[in-house]
Amino acid sequence: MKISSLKLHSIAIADPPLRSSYGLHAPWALRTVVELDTDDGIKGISETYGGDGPRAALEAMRERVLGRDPFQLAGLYQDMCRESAPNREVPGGRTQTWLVPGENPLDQNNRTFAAIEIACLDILGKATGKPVCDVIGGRVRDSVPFSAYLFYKHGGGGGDGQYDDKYGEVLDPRSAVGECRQFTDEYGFEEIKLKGGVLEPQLEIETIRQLRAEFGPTVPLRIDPNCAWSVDTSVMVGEALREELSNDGYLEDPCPELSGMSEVRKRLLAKGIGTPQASNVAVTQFADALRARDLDAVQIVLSDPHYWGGLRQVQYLSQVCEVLGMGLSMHSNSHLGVSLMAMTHVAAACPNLTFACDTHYPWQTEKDEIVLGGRIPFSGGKVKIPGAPGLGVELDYDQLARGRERYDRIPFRKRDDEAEMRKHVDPNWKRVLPRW
Ligand code: GKR
Ligand code: MG
Repeated sequence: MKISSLKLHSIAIADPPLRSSYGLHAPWALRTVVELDTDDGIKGISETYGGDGPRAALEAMRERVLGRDPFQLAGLYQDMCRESAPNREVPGGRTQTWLVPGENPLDQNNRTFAAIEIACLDILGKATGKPVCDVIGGRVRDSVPFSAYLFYKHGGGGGDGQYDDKYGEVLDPRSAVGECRQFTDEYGFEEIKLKGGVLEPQLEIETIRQLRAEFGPTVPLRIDPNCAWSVDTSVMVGEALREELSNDGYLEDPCPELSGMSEVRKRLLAKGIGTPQASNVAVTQFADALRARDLDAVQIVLSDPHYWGGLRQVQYLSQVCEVLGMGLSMHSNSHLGVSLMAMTHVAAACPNLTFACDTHYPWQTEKDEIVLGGRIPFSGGKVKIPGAPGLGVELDYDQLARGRERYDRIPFRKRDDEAEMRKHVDPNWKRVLPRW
């Protein structure tokens, strides 16, 4: 079997005005949909980062991909990622604090390979009549838990103004609890993640306390300010929330750098507070996991097939974390159903997935979904592995065409949360990490 064609579709999907320490989400999120065809008529699909950069990186690999056997993934990885140097140091350290997660230039080849690998695995599933999770070694769970991924936000549904805003403005603790209630009612999530680094730390502490009061002590809570806090502030928050984050919760990337997180850990432990720390900012490659373990900076690694280099690399990461005594969770960025299914398949095939995965899926809408049959259903906060072979979803070409038209109409080709913040909220806003 040989890969005979590679098609790329750049699309735009409505995204509400969500806030993080990086700034403000633009009205549209960008994605690239990849289609691979084989000479015996099987099609595989995947979804990855959008805009000009990721597309050009995929284009640049076209000749290495065409003519390959989709079963020979180790060789393809070697070929596409050989220039990546997983142990290379970069000035200022390896942390990608200054970047939006998923945009580290060091991970570019892994991101590009991931988009190809996932489409190849979809092909292998269809060729063998098996769901992808069973092609990559077999599932250890039939459905995968996701967390309610809460964001502070401005009013509005994003896009061209024609998209509903079910949640309204969420810029204080009370409305964040309301947003969470809507999420749990609609999706049944049983773990909660708050994207922090937006309001004064005291208000974010108060938000977590109100979430705890509303949802009770058995629902795990995590807060992720994306490095918005100094070491001192991280320790202060860790202390204030010792109770609320204690039951399978965690502090995610409270401050920049592994050295900072290591210091926070030391100081919290000295106070008898064992709240674990998770990261998708300071740990983005295997070598980082070792350093994180040696410094006791991170106890839970957030995987993400989109930038860790595909589903099999995430399985290796899962194994490495187990050996290092670390937990595993999953990071996300704005995405549609094809990505959700790739995340679900790999999470089903990682034995030591110790926390519900993140997903931005609730922030996107039916109107923009590109999979046939519409939105992927959640039940009890979980996504079930479908019976169909491969990823278990097919493209809706009319919807895909609409996504392409939207992309052609909009003026930007790269996510820039800082610029959006200056345009819509504060003309003088700058990303400052840590801010508090
Ligand atoms: O969507 O604004 C966002 C998030 O902040 C995202 O960019 C991060 O990658 O979800 C993320 C995280 O957990 O750090
Ligand atoms: Mg994070």
